[in-house]
Amino acid sequence: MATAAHMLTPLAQLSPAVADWVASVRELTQARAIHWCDGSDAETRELTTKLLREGELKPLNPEFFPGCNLARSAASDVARVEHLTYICTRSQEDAGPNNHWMAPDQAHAKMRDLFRGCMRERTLYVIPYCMGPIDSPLSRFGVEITDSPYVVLNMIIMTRVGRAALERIATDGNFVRGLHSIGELDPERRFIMHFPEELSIESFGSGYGGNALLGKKCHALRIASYQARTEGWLAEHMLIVGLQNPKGETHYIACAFPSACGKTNLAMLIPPDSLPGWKVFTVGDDIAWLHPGADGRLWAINPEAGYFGVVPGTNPETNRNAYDMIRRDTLFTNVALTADNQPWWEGLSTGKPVIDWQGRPYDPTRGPAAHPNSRFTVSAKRNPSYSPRAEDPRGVPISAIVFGGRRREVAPLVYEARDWKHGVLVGASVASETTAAAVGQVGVVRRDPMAMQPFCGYNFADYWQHWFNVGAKLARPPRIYHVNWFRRDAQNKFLWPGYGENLRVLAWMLDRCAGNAGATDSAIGRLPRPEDLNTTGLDVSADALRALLTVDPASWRKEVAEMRTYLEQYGSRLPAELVEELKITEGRLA
Ligand code: GTP
Ligand code: SPV
Ligand code: MN
Repeated sequence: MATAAHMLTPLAQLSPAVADWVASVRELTQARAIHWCDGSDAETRELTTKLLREGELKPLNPEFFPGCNLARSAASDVARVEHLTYICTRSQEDAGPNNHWMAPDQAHAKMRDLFRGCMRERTLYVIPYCMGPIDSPLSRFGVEITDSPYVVLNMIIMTRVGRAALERIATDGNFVRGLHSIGELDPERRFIMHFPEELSIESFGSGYGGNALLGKKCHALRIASYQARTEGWLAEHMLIVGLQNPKGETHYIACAFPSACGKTNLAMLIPPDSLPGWKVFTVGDDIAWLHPGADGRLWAINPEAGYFGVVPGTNPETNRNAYDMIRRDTLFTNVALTADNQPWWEGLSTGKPVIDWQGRPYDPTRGPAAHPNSRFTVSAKRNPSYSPRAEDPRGVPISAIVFGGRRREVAPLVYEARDWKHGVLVGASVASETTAAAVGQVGVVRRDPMAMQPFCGYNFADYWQHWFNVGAKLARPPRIYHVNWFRRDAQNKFLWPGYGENLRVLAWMLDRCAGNAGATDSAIGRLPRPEDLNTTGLDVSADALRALLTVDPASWRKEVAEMRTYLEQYGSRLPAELVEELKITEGRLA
């Protein structure tokens, strides 16, 4: 029967460049079969059925969680591995002190040894994908080759997979090559290598999120940040959200917080009842590509199409949108189970876990029931606050950029940079307590400039210079802020209620942008006085609010001294403008 489908060029024949690369990878890996992914619902159904049959996925209670499944990763493969992640530029200086580096030849040789014959018993999946709206000039393309059907299912949700992407690759000729194998999931044989000069990625030995879904951190941040520098734009670890005020005006902001520090939650914030008339629209929850526009403003697209979000802490009180969103057609990774086979995680006030994230009977002495970095993968279109502007090929104009960190002390609730240049220092000053999103100790403060420490594909010194250069091109630059939702009191309790209440801080920023809100100057920037924030219906004591809005000179002198020590490791490559801004702040604190 001659249907339309038969008339289409087979995927394998659309791009000779992709086909040649696939053939060479097959030769190296000895893959048993090749599957070209079209990203269709039928493909998702077939792969899901196969994984359910093989026991790699567990179906969840269909009455309460229709279309949802659970994946359990290897117990030693639950987070990003920054210590095994490398930037392989020809010159080590180009990778900078912020990255682990390996010479490209050495890295390729090491990876070739790992990949040789690794897919003998496996199918090789070819995933052509688009990062960004398919018809946007700001979008970029990639092809991931993987032997993990779990990765395929995730990539279909997280990116735009299929024929349209491959057609654009065939006409544009440009794509990022990402080669991935789960190998034996052996942490001793695991590497995530990036070759920004070759636009390629090689990842072996992990099936987890940022290590394996190569469109996300590997492509859309590490490779894209490098490309963005040569092309005059920015690839950032930022959510993008539209805020509509009671007058009906919508402004978009982009916020960079480190991993597991509140981006997804802020991106789908629900306004508190005491702030009537506000509406929130999510454009993106993790990554923003920012381009200077002809109008002198900064324009942003979200390169992703889904969310790979932190599950623990999600509940109807903290984030009703997220809670509702993940009740159907969601892939859960490493959550616990209740007796009636519903997913369970810490922070839920209902249900109780009987099976832990590793599939063992739950025993509280062995730690939390759900892994602290357990995740949901879900299409952005399932988000009740999804913004149709997420599909706009032009992106959205950005009114404010917000940096933030998780700091129990020192950093106030919010402060405003004096201008773009000062804002670059504010971004470079971000420090944050480590979280379960990466392997390693949790809760220790580390420097995380622009929330990009794990994700910048080149030398941070050059990156800050690039930020100054981009700012110089903007006739109407966004204002820049710093926030901290995570201050604690002497009893270790959060001083600020966070979540929906964060809108009060964002509303102050937008009023500042419009010239309608007051502030007081401090050594580190401008802060709202308590009366500058809308506190109607807010349950925070006057003392707590004062503590949240105070800059303690002694602790800030210490902070800025640490900042200087940190920056000095970048040596003579450090932009003079950044040193100048640092000196200004030091002078104001003296
Ligand atoms: P990645 O996906 O790793 O990049 O994380 P993210 O930045 O999107 O963080 P997410 O919104 O998933 O939040 C991480 C954790 O912080 C979750 O357990 C949230 O419940 C919690 N959290 C988010 N926002 C707030 C807040 O305003 N206050 C407090 N106290 N906790 C928050
Ligand atoms: C993060 O760690 O910042 C994440 C999850 O968003 S991952 O995909 O693993 O990078
Ligand atoms: Mn992230």
